[in-house]
Amino acid sequence: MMETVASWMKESTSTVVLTGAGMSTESGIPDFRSKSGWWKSIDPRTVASVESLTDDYALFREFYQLRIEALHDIEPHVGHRILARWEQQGYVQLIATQNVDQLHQLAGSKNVAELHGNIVTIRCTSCNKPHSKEHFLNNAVCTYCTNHLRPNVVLFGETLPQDAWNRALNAIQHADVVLVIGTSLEVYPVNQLPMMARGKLVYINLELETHATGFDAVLQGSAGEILTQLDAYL
Ligand code: BV8
Repeated sequence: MMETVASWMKESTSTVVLTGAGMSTESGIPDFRSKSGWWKSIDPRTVASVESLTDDYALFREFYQLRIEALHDIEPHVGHRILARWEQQGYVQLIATQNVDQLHQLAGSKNVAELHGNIVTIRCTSCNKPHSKEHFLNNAVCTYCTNHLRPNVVLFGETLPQDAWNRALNAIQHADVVLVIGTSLEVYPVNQLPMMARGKLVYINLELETHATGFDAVLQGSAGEILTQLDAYL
């Protein structure tokens, strides 16, 4: 099956990659729904929803401070670097990611659509003015209107960035191959994207998730390993 997927990629004029938190676990960042995932210890509605911003800003801020500080010594892994090289070699046209850690960009990928935003850039919750990460980590308030600061992440209950969504949807609808890597496909509306694919749909994941149906190929294993093996056939 590995060789077949590689042949689809070689014949493809447009290949799109959709990634989730499973793409970052080999870099040391916990995912959300695996046994060691974030949501096993914290209820996302209390820290990652639009309500948590107003209901308990201190808890919200603490959760994101933790997540941002955890990124300090995190590096992209071999899988991120292979995807970046495939973009340079013309095998990949776009990476649409649910991840908020910017590891794809750090590995050198240029064409990345951040469907759930990121936690490394900060804005004011009221006037939207940009602020530094340090400002947020020091629990400072907006320098313009003194309201709370927040990361540019898409919280539960918030709409996705229109531009990123449109780029990802359009690319997936026209792609010859879509590689879906490291996601449980639990979160709406990103979990609707694979079924919009017209081309060959490939699922690369550690666990076979119930939502992962209708794929032309399923490669079970870790992202780093599977991408390394695929790369050997290109
Ligand atoms: C919206 C920010 C509308 C936080 C995130 C009831 C039913 C259905 C839907 C809903 C519902 N109630 C509410 C909703 C909508 C809601 C939703 O989908 N909820 C779900 C959870 C029930 N969605 C929303 O609110 C979205 N907005 O719908 O807006 C709207 C319309 C008009 C006006 C206003 C609003 C917003 C969704 C975005 C939420 N933000 N992140 C943060 O990250 O800090 S979601 C969060 O989940 C992360 O972004 C994460 O990326 C995303 C998806 O998770 P995955 O990436 O898939 O990660 P997960 O752990 O689940 O899976 C990892 C997989 O990788 C596993 O299968 C594992 O086996 C595998 N893996 C692990 N390691 C490896 C690996 N695979 C390979 N190699 C490895 N090494």
